[in-house]
Amino acid sequence: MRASALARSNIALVKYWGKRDATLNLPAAGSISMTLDGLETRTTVEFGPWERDTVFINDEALEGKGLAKISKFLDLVRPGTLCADVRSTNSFPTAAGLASSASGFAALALAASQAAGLELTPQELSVLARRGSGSAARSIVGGFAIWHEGQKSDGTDSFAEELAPADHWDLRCVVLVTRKGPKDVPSTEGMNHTMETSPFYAEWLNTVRRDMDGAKEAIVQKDFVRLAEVSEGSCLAMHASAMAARPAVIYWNARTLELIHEVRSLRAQGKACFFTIDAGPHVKVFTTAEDVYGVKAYFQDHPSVEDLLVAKPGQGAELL
Ligand code: 2P0
Repeated sequence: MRASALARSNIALVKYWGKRDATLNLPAAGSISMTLDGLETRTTVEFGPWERDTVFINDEALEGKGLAKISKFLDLVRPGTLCADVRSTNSFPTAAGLASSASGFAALALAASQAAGLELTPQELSVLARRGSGSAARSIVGGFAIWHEGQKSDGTDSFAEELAPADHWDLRCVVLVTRKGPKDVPSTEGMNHTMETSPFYAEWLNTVRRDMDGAKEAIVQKDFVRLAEVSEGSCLAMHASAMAARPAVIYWNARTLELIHEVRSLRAQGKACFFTIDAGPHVKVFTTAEDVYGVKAYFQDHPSVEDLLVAKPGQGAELL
């Protein structure tokens, strides 16, 4: 009744922004991501005859809404009326502004299902992780992951699978932290609000359907220039749809925009690089193994960068 698992964070190259079913976390369209080595969550789950679930994240007890969300998720696998003791740690600094919900729910899905004695297939595991957080469906998979939109109303065909393994393409993701500080609009809230009020939401969805094919081909063929074009386009279309929501959802700060221009100018100087931005102000720069030192050196002491992390493609979720 006890198991431990490890899962890694991921960054989307074609973004997920909007749900067709909020209860099942069914996405309005597919998405594509790279799993990140070194940005890990390790989680141990034990079920026992206790009165309530207890959850510790980085040694801090979770209460209120956060705890209720985990308990509701555990209900999907809980044996009978047993309660769970959950201990989870993140290897990456929370101040880095990297989403921990993807690695967190992927590790929790694997550890909890195993502790409950369930033997899930990788697809079932991805479906389960998705129920915790949409992007967690992709962290079950290593390397380059494609999360299928799916058609069924029960969500059984909306899972992520491997498009290419971690060793297929030695890309690097350089995370530029622009500021430590107040929380952004949570992505669940930001995407729901965009979907409900943005006049550009329908057009955003059209870009995803086109970009899925482009990114898939670019990854399979290791075509960096094409991936840069598709991925920056997907990121900017997602943010444009959010900015057009009423009231606007603006995740960028002045440094975000400055770093976008820096990446474009580095690229014009011949470095292989492109940017992507999620539901926060930080800029993630994808580059190649050849150019990563140059990119890192350029941004290391940049006045708009508070912290910098570099990640390679990582493996999928694993039992410990
Ligand atoms: C992504 N993001 O594709 C997009 C781009 C943020 C911006 O997936 O509501 O935390 O739990 O399904 O997974 C963040 O969304 O949202 C996310 P829920 P989640 O990476």
